[in-house]
Amino acid sequence: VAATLSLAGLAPVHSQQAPVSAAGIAVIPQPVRLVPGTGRFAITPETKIYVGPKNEELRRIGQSLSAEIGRATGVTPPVVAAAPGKQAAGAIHLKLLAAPDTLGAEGYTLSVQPGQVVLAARQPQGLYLGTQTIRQLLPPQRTAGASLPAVEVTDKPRYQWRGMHLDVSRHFFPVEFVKQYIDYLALHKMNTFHWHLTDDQGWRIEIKKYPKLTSVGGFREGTLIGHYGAKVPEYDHVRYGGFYTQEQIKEVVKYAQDRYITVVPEIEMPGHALAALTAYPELSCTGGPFQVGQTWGVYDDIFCAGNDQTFAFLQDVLTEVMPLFPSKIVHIGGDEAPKTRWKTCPKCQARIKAEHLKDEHELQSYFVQRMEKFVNSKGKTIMGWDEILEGGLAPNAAVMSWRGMEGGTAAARQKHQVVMTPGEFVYFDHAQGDPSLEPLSIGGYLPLEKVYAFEPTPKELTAEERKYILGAQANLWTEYIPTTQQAEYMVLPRMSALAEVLWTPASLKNWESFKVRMQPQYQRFAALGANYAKSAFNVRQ
Ligand code: TNX
Repeated sequence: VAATLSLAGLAPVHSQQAPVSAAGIAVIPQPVRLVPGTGRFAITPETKIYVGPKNEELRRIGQSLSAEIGRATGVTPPVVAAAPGKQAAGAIHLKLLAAPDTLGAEGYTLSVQPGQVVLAARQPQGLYLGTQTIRQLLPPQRTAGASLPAVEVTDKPRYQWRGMHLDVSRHFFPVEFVKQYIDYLALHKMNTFHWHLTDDQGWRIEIKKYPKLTSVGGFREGTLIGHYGAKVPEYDHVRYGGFYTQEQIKEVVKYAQDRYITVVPEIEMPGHALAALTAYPELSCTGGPFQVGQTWGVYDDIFCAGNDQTFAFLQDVLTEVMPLFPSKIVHIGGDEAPKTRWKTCPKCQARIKAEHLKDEHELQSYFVQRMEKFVNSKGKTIMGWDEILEGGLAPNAAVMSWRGMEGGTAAARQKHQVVMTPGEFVYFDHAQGDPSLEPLSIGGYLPLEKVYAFEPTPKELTAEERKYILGAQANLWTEYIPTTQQAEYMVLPRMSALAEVLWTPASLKNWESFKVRMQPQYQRFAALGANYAKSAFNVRQ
């Protein structure tokens, strides 16, 4: 076996910039080291997948691999427990490596030879990620008598946060689609799903103590007025909305967990709160009444920082939210909170005086820090959009940098963890091709090649500061995305480019190679029934 089980001192193999090997190997994201071999491993009715005995987790991973092989070949290999030390020929082996090495939790090695396949990792997560590579060695569309090309792979990710966000407030997407979205993440070896659950235009998570959040805040009159004009008239003047029950949330979290994806919930505060204020106007500065947002944009009415009820309410909400999500990180929003109401609210002004704050920005900082204390007391960490830097960063907060990379750079210098989501490179709500040919979108221009060129780590940071850059993610804001088909269109194929940005060593990134390797990926999307954008570059329709 030529595969090296360690990445220590291993320089990335540059020859792999060759687009697709003679055997047609085209893996996305490009692995750290990939050496094509000779011959092929045939999938036959006799093929079995061996996993360690009494290991339910490995069995589950084996079963998901078996299903993928079944989809591609029509043959679904049985998953059987292997006796320790025994290695049957003509089989696929999933093995946990006992010895310490440098693969980390997500790394894996894969050896495909004509006689057998061995997938090995330190952790089950690494094995799962390795099965995604095997999946891409299979034909993208169902092919009888298919086989795997011989190859040796040693692989691990560049960044630990490889994420995709989904805004389910501006438009609501059913559980089935959220699972589908998670499937796309899994295919791309992404490991974080940022679920934007609340905003002005809809509150989407059941909170038992405050039922009106969803019964009132989960619905609005018509879809976002002014967006579609006459294009989607059936959306206007109808009650529009929806929400997830806590049982459904658990179901999605479990689904993601089985795919080694962490679901990070976002509960927006103090801004983007109009849906919540419509349900409970006493949490505002003016007392309302309000209407769940029907247009996009930023609203002046936000949670009142002068009102102790606000904090009690948000703590109650998080008390129900946190146990639903195993994620250590809870996203509390913090973006685009106009200070208009706080400026004229006597209680807010009294709070500014009492707490010796300079202005409303420091009042927001006070707000976030107060919530942080509560979240920390439950053993969790807060993350916020880069506005939480203004007025002083909460002591343990992680920062999501969206207004460029500056906020993230500043936060890393203050030794805070950072996830980069700069609009210029990873706002997947922006148009991806010639705007005159693309469907209506919020605007912008973010072609595939630009996503591919994204570099999440700012060059100006020192080696020490760079450690705080956890990774990056793309955001899918859905003001202009009313349907699941449209959501797929906006994320595919750009998610493939992002996956390579986040997984593959920078020295191996190669746009020409990527374009060629994308051809089977498009066929894979088609086989999955995904409405991917064909405008990204020339794809045969
Ligand atoms: C800004 S990015 C927002 C969202 C919008 C988005 C539209 C961020 C933290 N806030 O509320 O949906 O722009 O691109």
